[in-house]
Formats: sequence, C-alpha cells, structure tokens
Amino acid sequence: MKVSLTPELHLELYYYMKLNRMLEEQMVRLFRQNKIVGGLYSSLGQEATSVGTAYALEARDWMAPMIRNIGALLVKGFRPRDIFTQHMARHTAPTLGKDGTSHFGDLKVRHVVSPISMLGDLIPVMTGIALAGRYLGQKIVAMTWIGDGGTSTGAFHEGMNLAAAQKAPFVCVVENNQWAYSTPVRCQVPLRNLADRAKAYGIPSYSVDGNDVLAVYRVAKEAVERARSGEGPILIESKTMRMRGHAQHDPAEYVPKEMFAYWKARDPIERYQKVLTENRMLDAKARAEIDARIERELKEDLEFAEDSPFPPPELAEQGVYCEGCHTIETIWERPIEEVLPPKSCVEPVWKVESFGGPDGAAPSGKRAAAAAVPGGGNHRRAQKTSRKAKPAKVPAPSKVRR
Ligand SMILES: Cc1ncc(C[n+]2csc(CCOP(=O)(O)OP(=O)(O)O)c2C)c(N)n1
Ligand SMILES: [Mg+2]
Repeated sequence: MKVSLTPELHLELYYYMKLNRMLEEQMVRLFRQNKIVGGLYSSLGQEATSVGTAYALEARDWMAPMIRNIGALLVKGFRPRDIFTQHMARHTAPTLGKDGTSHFGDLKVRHVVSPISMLGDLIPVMTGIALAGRYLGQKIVAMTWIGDGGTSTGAFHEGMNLAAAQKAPFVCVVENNQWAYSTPVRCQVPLRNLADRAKAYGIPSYSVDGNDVLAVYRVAKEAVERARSGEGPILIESKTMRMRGHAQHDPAEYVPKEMFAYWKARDPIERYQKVLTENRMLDAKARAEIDARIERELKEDLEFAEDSPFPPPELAEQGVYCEGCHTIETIWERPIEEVLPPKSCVEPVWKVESFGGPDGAAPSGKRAAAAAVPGGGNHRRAQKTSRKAKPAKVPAPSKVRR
C-alpha cells in the first residue's frame, strides 16, 4: 500500500519521537531526584515503534498502551503534564494521584484503555472493544502493543484466537525489543520471527524494521485499513531494541556491549533525522526550532506538575466503588433490533468447508449427511441416524435461536 505523507506530517512524526525521548530523559532526571513515585520504564530506542503505529490510528479508533508506549499516548493527545503528574502522583494527574506509574486512560475523548499489568490481558480486552465497535456499527479499529515475552502468555494466545475466530478489527503490535527482563528472545520462543505466531491463528502478519519510523507507519496504516475493511485481526512484529534495562533499577549488565553498539548505530531518531535532511525537509534551523518548542513545552508542564499538590488522604477511600459517579451508556449507531433476535440470528460469516472428515476433507456417505446437519457432529447420534438411514430432524440453521 502506498502511503504518502506531506512534509508537515513528516515533521510531526519527528516532533513526536523527539518529544517522546526528551520527555523520558526528563523523567529519568526526576527519578534520580526521587520525585517519581512508582517504577520508571524506558522506551529509549523504541520511539519509532510507538509513534509510527499510533500515528496510523484515527481519532475514532481505540488503543491500549503498555509501559513502553508513551509515544503512542502523546500521539493520541495526552500532554507531557499528564505523564509528569501521573508519575509524580499529583492530584492533577489523570488518576488524581492514586497511581504512581502509567495506569491511566481516557475512555470518553481519546479512546485510550488503561494498561493492564498482567501481560497478555489487553489482547482479549481490545478484541472485545473491536467487537463492540462492530455491534454498535462504528467502523473502529482497536490496537494494542505487547512485548516479545508477553507473546508467550496464555492470555495472548486465547485473545488472538478469539480475535481471529471473530474476525475482529484488531491490530496487535508485537514490540520485539530482544529482551523480556533478562531473558533473550531465543531462550523463550523457538521462532526467528515473532510475526510467525500469526500462523497459529490463520491471520496475516508483518515483520517490520521497528527503528524505521516510515516503514512502521506504512505497515501500521495498511494493517489498520485492512482490519477496518473487515479482513479481521492483523499482527505486526516490530523488530527493535530496548536500549535500557527493564526499568530504572536494572543496569542491564547481561546485555552484550556489541548488541547495544549495533542498535545504537541504528537509532530511530538519528536515522529519521538523516532521511528528513537528505530530502530537504529538515535543516539545522528547523531542528533547533523543534527542539526549542519541545524544551518550552516540557518546562511549562514540569512546572505545572511540580506546583501541583499531592492528593488529600481521604481520596484513598473515594472512587473505589462506583456510587453513581458516572454512567455507562451504549452509543448505538445502528438499529438495536439488528443485534437482537430474530435479526441477530444470521448465517455464519464464513464456513470451514472441509470440517468433519477424519483427514480434514469433506465427509461423505450417510454418516456425513448426519454430521453435516447441526447436532450431527455428535458421534453417538450420527451412528444412530445412519442405522435408521434417516436424517435427524433439526431446525434449519437460520431458525436456531441463540
Ligand atoms: C502474566 C505476567 N507475568 C509476568 C509479569 C512480570 N513482568 C512484567 S514485565 C516482564 C517482562 C516483559 O517482557 P516483554 O513482554 O518482552 O516486554 P518488554 O518489557 O521487553 O517491553 C515480566 C516478566 C507480568 N507483569 N505479567
Ligand atoms: Mg521485550
């Protein structure tokens, strides 16, 4: 798929990657000053993956970030002050200071589901959101990210299988950053390309250079539009590198120095800077202007965070249970009757023609006639039917009530 970007949009991608990096550099300084309340995870080296994939989403689409997706949050409209106040547990934070790390979202405006720390659990959740969008008649796509290690969890497999079986408009981005804590990919999965995980669910996949933001964006855009058009879920493996330890407490001494050197030479921001400069979209003056803008924005938002109070103690017992503080309403964009019986009792979207035969081929003969009708797959019933040589009386599929 050919994707063209205007020079302004090229520069916007650059701005978001730079903002992502400079914001996180500032957070490391805050961590060392003991101003970050929870853990601090770095996405250094992974900015192109986060920004390039989220940039392919439209405002109506939904996403659920993980710990290394601050870039995606910025693209979806969160401001540095949201990230600062959240990590500094200030009362002005999206969670009002209750969470000292990245567990926040915005269901109403930005369509962002809060991260779930249990790896893999966001896959079935986002599959559910994708399906809900379909029921409601909204042409949305849901996207989430998962690490190489996270793809080995049961929840990941169950969620991907559900998404595939239901043809959910869902894009799953596997951030293959070579490490899951201190475990290298080769020690936890016998695959060279994690994109091959998709074969198990019969869905398409891509493997992309995760340090090339334009390649990431093109692949993500294509995947999002394919999912939106009804092709079902798509998996994208983005090959990149975690350039720091798992979190601030981890010096990553187990990573070979040569490996860091290899990936440092492929730094996503420096690579993109080169592309923009060679194509005359960025010169020294424009670069300095973007840097100055980011420094200004970060300074202003950090001041806001530092000036914000910590939450009052009584907040601890507030908002734990819903006491009518919000209403959950479905926003239908299609007639409700369409999703209720009898209209909802439709033929399956697609049928596996060869199902039923012992070797995977279409069954034949009398037993096959019984197996081909609903309920005929039951072995004992099929045998009985064939003895009497009379097909079982079952309602036609379109009349079956669920
Ligand atoms: C189900 C589950 N098991 C274990 C953990 C603990 N844990 C948190 S992050 C992590 C490593 C994740 O590695 P990966 O999925 O590759 O993501 P990365 O940190 O590299 O982005 C582990 C084991 C968890 N959060 N959830
Ligand atoms: Mg990893």
